[in-house]
Amino acid sequence: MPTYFIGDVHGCNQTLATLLKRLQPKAGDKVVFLGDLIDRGPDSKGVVDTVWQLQASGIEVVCLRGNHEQMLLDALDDPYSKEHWLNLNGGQKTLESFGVSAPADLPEKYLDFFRAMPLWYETEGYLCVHAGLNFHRSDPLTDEISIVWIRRWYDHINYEWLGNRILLHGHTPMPLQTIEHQLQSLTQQQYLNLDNGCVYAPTHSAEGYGHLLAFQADTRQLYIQPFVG
Ligand SMILES: [Mn+2]
Repeated sequence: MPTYFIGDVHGCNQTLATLLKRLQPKAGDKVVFLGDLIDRGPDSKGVVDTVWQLQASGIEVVCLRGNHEQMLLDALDDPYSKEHWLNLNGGQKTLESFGVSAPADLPEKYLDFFRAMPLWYETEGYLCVHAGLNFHRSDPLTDEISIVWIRRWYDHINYEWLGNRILLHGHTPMPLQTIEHQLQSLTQQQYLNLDNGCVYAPTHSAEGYGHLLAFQADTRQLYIQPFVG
């Protein structure tokens, strides 16, 4: 029963659908999304619908909360958060994909889905978060803001706390070459970023960005799907 982990999708539903055709997950398999399903890309609603189709076909799906899902939820009650999300973080694209003009008009079924997203998930020796962990805390899992927002934390990893687990995360797009190097060093360094900035393919392909990544737990195979759109 394979487990697949998938990095930041950011509304790239055609790319996700193409990747899933390659992976061909079956009933009983598991797919873990590392957060930021939405924003910036063309079809955030479609991404959630694709996730629900996976669930309906008997696949166990886990969708972690990213800072973009958090911003959407914050935008519901706070005008400042709303402006920040819509104008600076691609929230406008998400509203357009739903055909609505305000966060409060998003269908309740989708809002409930975003509200229910867990911050972290552990399976088969992998600890999954969206952004990373604040290792200045004795228990890094208690810093929930860092879990969805933190950057540049590799130098602070507490390997005693981490044990044999491997940390999987997204949030900070890195060039493919860097990610492949992390994969080669996985046993020693125990972290892997699955965000290659798929949504930035149209502008940043030349710098090594622009793929949606999946990683299989037991085979440690990395699947590299170029942006489709
Ligand atoms: Mn993020």
